[in-house]
Amino acid sequence: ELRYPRRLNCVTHFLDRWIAEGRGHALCLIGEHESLTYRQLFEWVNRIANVLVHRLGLKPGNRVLLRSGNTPMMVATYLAVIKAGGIVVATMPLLRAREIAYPLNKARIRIALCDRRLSAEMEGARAHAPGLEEVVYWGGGPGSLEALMEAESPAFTAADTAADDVCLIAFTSGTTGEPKGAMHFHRDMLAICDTYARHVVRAGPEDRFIGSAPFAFTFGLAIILFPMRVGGSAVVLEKAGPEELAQAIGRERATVCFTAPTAYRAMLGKLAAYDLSSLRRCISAGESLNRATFDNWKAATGLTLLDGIGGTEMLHIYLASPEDEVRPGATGRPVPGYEARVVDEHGKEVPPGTVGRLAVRGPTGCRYLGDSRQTTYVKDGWNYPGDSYVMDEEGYFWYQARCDDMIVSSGYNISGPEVEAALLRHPGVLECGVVGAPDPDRGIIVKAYVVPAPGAAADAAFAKALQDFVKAEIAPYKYPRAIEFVTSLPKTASGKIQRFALRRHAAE
Ligand code: 3SK
Repeated sequence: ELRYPRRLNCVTHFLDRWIAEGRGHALCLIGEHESLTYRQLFEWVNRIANVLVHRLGLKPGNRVLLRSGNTPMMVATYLAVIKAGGIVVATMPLLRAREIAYPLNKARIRIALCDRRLSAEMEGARAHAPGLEEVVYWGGGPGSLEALMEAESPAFTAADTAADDVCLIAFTSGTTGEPKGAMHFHRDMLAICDTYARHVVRAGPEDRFIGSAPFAFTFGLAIILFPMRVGGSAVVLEKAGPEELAQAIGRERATVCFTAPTAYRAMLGKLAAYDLSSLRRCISAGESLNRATFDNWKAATGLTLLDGIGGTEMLHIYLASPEDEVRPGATGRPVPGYEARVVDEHGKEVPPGTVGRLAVRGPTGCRYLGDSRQTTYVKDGWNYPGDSYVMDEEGYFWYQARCDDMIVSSGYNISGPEVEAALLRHPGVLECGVVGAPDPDRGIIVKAYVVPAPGAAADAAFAKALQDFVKAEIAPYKYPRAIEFVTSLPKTASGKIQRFALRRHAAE
């Protein structure tokens, strides 16, 4: 069990402790334009905390909006807000003015710190957020954060916060409605390091972390908090597409990589051009990892991709397995410190081998900021992330689909993404989306929307061929009884298929 002092400011455990232990000279952050030792970061953080308290009037519990890509200054402002007793509300760099205004108003934010390169949307957001009083930009010039820092002391005593004080409000992406603000405590920031990172990643001070997730997405916290918990270092990349990531791994000799399966797939195609020999741990999360990516990565690099599932509400990863316990194709087992089970629609645990809803609990969990959707996510002390899973006899959890993407047809639970994966193995299918569609005889049937590959005929004969193909690939009862050919699929800005739009279309 994790035990933390009742009074706790988590930044002292990530930063101040290394100074006190005489390790301030160790490299902490490797940025694209500057690198910082622990002592240098400590002094940046202290100066910014002084600016927040003395120049901007921050009081303990005040929320501060941060807007930046992944840079050393983003890390410094993040830690400074928390060290000063404030609450970080970090936003994705690509958000537009109205999207920035939502957390500003919802979290009643008075102060914002922002990279000057993102000033246009920040200024636009001001018009929609009357409570926002102070916006300080960094990026140089008079009145900039750097100028204010110059005038402040490099010493600052951490605010005397409680372990259960909120230090972060992470807003969800809002793909299923208005974004929700998930609140996390000081102790949660340590807990993700002392559970998942300690037992699964197993990193030490010699490790150098790298990754592509923005720090505003809690997945990205792994890149900075995990190494800082053990005195290691982090490569901080502002632009971290697969090419930049692979290049930086080689240049900086990174040892631990956190990114999504799509990035591993993209890097696979370019391995000859890059030196990834420094890597010893590769973590895959953010979307489900398919078996082919796992196998191909292993064959090409000799490294095991460590799959995992986490969430903004839970702060980080709660199902995963360490390298020596990985079961290819399974997400993993509950991270030590967490419990997980698969339940039916009444919340009753189902036997191994049965599809149901994942329920999880542990040291971190969902606490939404003023949102009635809290009672949908948390019931009887269990969190319901919205994924359907099967647990096997050995306690490994096998991902099926998002609960919304599970199709219950003729008494069978059928995973839409599994049928999609089968269809995509046919060379005549370019893209597809599979959902449940109402049917007068059968209640719900499996329906596939298919974008044919160039040269494939969108006709009844091809539809029949696809149905037969799926029956031969996976259990025949999963085959799509209806197939509609389309020229494109509805997608989110980040390229994910909007199955809810297909479901709506299928119900019309
Ligand atoms: O699995 C995810 O998408 C996730 C979300 C937040 C934090 C960590 C992870 C892996």
